Amino acid sequence: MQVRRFLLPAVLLIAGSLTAIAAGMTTVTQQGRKFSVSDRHISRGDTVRFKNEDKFVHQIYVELPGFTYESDEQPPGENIDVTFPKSGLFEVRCHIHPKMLLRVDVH
Ligand SMILES: [Cu+2]
Repeated sequence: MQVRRFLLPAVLLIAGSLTAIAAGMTTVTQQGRKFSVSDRHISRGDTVRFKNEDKFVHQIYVELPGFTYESDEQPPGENIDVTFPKSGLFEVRCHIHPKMLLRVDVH
């Protein structure tokens, strides 16, 4: 009896962690006015974490029919998490540095 009472929360905790793993997280850094990669393949529902490793501000936006995203300014050292809820090819850009481009292929 005593054991069962402690077991249930533990099982729920593990189930919660598995759900978090199922929806993946991948990290892309912004450094030298560039994204660390030019392409990234992810699954629908995954999140890309953008890590600003520059000493100046960046920003993140996606502008496509069906999915748009617009972040606030992203100070040095800060992360922005963007979840991609739909399949497709998405171009991620930065308003401050128009040459920055990351293609995210969501399948
Ligand atoms: Cu930028």
